[in-house]
Amino acid sequence: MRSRPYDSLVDNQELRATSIDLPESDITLYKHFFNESESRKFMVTLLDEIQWKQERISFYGKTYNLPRLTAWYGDPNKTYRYSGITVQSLPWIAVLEEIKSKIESVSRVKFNSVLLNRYRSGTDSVSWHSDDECQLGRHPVIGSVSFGQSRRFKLKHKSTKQRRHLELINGSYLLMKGATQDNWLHEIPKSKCQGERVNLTFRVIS
Ligand SMILES: O=C(O)CCC(=O)C(=O)O
Ligand SMILES: [Mn+2]
Repeated sequence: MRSRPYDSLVDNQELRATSIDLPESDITLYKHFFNESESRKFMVTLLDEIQWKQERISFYGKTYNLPRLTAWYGDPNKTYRYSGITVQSLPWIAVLEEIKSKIESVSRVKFNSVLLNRYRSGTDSVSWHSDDECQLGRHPVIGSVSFGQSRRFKLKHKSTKQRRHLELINGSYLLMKGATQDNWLHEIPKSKCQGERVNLTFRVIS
């Protein structure tokens, strides 16, 4: 039987994009962008090959460990400043280039850097913020890939306080662009889960 192009499109999980219906934003979620076996392979390689660091932040004169491990990779000399932390890019490694090229095929953008977060368990988190540093330009494009433990990704509108949450599952790809960072904050709250999660937020920085 001849295969029909429409059927193969529907069967291809990678192409199932959901546009998240929220005002003053442009958010697309590909829930099953990477399949189970690819995701497992990427998770193992990332845990093993990434140079994970415990960064510290200062707050009212005291310093604290960031509640997760992080790493910063990118094109040469991409220095990134966020939350009072300054990081110099490490050179791309094969696993990051492979993930980057896969998401670029649906994102209409070439990313030049990636911030990785490793949530060792549910006690690791990231608090409310927007990815809106000047270095990310007028309308930041953030390509966020998740492997391992699913975690809740919360969104809160800066002025109306409207809220929404999404589950970022193993192998998902969340693309945020346009005015999203101008108008919305996001966080990964602490949770009761035990499992480990790795998140990669690909970025375009100047
Ligand atoms: O882990 C996530 O899904 C979000 C990470 C994040 O917001 C960030 O690195 O800026
Ligand atoms: Mn963020």
